Amino acid sequence: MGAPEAAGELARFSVAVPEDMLKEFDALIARRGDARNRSEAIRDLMRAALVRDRTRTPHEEVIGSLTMIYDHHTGDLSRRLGDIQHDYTDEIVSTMHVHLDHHNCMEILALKGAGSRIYELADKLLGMRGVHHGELTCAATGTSLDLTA
Ligand code: NI
Repeated sequence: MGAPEAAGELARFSVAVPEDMLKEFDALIARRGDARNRSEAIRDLMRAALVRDRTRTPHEEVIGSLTMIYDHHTGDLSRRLGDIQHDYTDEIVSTMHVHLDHHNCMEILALKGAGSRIYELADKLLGMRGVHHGELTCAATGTSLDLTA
């Protein structure tokens, strides 16, 4: 038997963010008006990310969509995003590219395949510098999606 789990010590770290983003974030916290502070709000975001990560099912077949928004002027980002996708042709069912404005592109990928491959692809794409916004929405194709039932 291991020792009882100790209450987590608080760790401090500093984060660099654009000033505008911080102002907006503080305004968002203030709007919620429940005496929460920045640290608490960031802890909430971290918890949500960790919970989402735990719902991954790498050993099952999954379907999902991945949305990302990026500035295509960022280095050779467009080419690198394309290169990665060409390694996952079995999993990428379809893609849609929307030129949002002079800088920004939105790309939506429909995905289907082994969870491990889908998550690997999403991590690679969403982890690239210059991808401003990205989200993978995914579900295991279990009995709940068995349309023949
Ligand atoms: Ni574009």
